[in-house]
Amino acid sequence: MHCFGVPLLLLLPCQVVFPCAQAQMLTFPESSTDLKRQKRDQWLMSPVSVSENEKGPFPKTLVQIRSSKDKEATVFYRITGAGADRPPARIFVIERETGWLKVTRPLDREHINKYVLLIHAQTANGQPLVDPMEIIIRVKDQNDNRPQFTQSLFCGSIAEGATAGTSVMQVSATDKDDTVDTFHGVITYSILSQHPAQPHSPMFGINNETGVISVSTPGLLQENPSKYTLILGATDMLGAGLSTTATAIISIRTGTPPMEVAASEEECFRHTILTAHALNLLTGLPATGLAMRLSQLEGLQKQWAELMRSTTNTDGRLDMSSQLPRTLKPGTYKVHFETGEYWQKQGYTSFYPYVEVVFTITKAEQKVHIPLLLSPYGYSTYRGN
Ligand SMILES: *[C@@H]1O[C@H](CO)[C@@H](O)[C@H](O)[C@H]1NC(C)=O
Ligand SMILES: [Ca+2]
Ligand SMILES: [Ca+2]
Repeated sequence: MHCFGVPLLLLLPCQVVFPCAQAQMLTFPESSTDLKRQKRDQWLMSPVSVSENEKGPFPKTLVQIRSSKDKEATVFYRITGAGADRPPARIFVIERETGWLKVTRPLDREHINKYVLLIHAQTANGQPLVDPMEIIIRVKDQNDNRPQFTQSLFCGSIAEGATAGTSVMQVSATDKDDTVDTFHGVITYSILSQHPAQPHSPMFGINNETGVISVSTPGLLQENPSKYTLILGATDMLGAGLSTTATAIISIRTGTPPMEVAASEEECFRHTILTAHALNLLTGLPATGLAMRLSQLEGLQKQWAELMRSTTNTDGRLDMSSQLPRTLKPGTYKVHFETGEYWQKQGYTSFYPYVEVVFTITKAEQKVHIPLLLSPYGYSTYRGN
């Protein structure tokens, strides 16, 4: 009944509005009376929502917007705003004559979670028939991101004899999904295993919300192991969703702390993450299938000793850590990229038969990234992150 005497009508298929009873009409009232103003507010509180990662075919119909002026004249519809006529342009389009609003591709809530568009109803020659109407399109979250620990290895230490409840360290993980309306991005921490299991297991507990690890059982005595390795879990959906793991090494400080702490740092250092990424500047695309080898400067003679060989994947990336010997000591390293061969395969002659990036690893670094920007006539690299 509230559909009469108003200049714009919205016909909404069931799946895009709430409350969801059956296909319904929401009014877009004139702004001239208080009563109608109120209705306009009602409309503004019921935004259209579209789930992210929707499967095609596209364009996909969302809602039909109609003006009651269409009884008096032919009405043409137009949408403006970021997502329509401004970047990222043409994510939403409207059928000029019918008023059907459509989405043209899958959305990513983690990129843009809301679009605010203006809908215009106008005559054939562009004269506005009514005030433009604001429409808010919310992107509904899906749990499409796994939690990620901020580090793959966490190192901590605690004095022997520490009492139950003493906190050791805090670990943390992030999840890009929504934490406000859903549990898709809400992380629950856990300890999955403890090594060694002596003298008790578990010796440590983790606060499932904050990630603070603390001593749960007293008994960190001198004759006990000097170091514990914990496998940690971070899981979304209150512990029932996607999960990921990381390692924590906790060393027990005895009367001679320097040695024990040093041993722990050495252990932590073994997990240095070493990655590379190559970009083809001619195409702006990842350089795929670029052969490389990693060497380390060794010994008194200062000779290069090869540690591994591989090629970049389809993203132009390479994770060298997975293929490396356990210990990656501080020192001088070299990545040799077979750029000449790469360009030859692409049908170019390169001025540089190969490119070598020499870098140092110091004790403090846990992540080392080597980016390489390539063209047949030049290259550059920088300290990545
Ligand atoms: C987190 O820990 C609290 C206190 O021990 C417990 O009540 C709660 O059920 C735990 N939450 C999950 C998701 O495991
Ligand atoms: Ca998501
Ligand atoms: Ca998630």
